[in-house]
Amino acid sequence: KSIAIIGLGYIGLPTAVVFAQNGWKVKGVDVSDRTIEYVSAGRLPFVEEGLENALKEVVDNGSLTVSKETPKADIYIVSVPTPFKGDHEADLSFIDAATDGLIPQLVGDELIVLESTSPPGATQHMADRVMAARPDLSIDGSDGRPVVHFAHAPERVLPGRIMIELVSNDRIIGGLTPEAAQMAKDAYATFCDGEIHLTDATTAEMAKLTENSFRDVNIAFANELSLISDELGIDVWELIRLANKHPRVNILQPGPGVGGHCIAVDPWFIVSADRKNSNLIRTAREVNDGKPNYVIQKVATALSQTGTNKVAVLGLAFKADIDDLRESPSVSIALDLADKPEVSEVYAVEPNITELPKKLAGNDKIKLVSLEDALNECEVIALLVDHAPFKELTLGQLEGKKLIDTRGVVNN
Ligand code: SAJ
Repeated sequence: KSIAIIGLGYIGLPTAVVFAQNGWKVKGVDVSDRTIEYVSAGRLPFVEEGLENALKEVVDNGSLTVSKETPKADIYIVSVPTPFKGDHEADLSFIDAATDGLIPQLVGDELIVLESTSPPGATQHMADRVMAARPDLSIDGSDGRPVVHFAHAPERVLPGRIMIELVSNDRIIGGLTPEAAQMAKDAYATFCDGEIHLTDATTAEMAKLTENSFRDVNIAFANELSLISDELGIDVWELIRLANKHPRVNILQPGPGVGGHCIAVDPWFIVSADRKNSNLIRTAREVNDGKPNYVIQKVATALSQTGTNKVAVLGLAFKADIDDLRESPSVSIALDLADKPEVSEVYAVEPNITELPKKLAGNDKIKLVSLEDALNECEVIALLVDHAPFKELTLGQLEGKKLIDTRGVVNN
């Protein structure tokens, strides 16, 4: 049987590779020429531990092929982006375009799986679009028309551990019909060692959003405690460490804000689905989104206290020990600091990259430097990411510096 995977990004490509490793004929589809060029040559268009060799193998043995057009297949998996539009509403235009691409190929008996993180109702929306274009087909076999099955199978893998978690995590699969959910389960079970739990499509959509909102709300709690602790003159890291000694308390860590492509996005899909009842989820988003500005204020105060105008920014990635700078609070902090007239230079240290991305490189106040140079040049140091090399910083190296340690790395 064959699978077409539409959208070969951080989730679609690893998923295509594991299906191909497990006996499926996989056809990858992407709109980007660069992605097609890279993948067809067995090259990875982004960094992910353990994926490069696996990709090469399945491309070389012909079990994964790629094209720009959607070919015929028994199963279609849609894993395209769902960005924002307007006031944090989900923009379903990529899902719609992927759907339109597969509609002409349908003859009946296919399974269509939506993998993209989506607002509640998106799987039904997709099915409605297919049915509107193809009145000869049905979702449940009514009137004897051929059936097309629809399911949602959200992804929960952690960037950096995708190849492990794809196989080992439990999955939730929701169908528009129980039969659709079962068909999707049978397909994913060919590589997934975790348990696969079946439900309806809307519950599956909400489950994914709920998991990331849970984390966002808990990080917001830690971030709020960090503001309160500053106000009270106590150490938030010690506070959390001690509170976590309670057997039923497990507070997460404060930071300079929440980055990444999921946790800072998904809660808004719940908020826009029910604005009236989502006060806590919305407030958590606001607390976390307010944190970068708070850090910037602290840096500004430190600069004026030291009478200096150069600041070292340690870490640009959205979390520790990765090279992913997209949606990173540290990047927005570096850019906003560079915009301040009282700042003459921002010395950025990011051990996981060799050159600054365009957004930062275009600003001549921002320089990518070594840790050593940053420490030599600046009296004010903002530690924004808990990368391994920063954990080795000693108090001696920081003597005489004003340190804004947003991750509690030094002395903890
Ligand atoms: N962060 C904190 N304090 C913490 C933990 C995290 O400030 O105690 C920050 C990180 O620095 C980072 C952001 O939160 O900026 C998000 O990092 P993360 O490691 O919590 O999550 P992601 O975005 O890498 O991956 C999440 C995961 N979801 C959950 O843990 C519930 C992953 O399993 C999902 O598959 C992924 O989102 C996704 O694709 O939805």
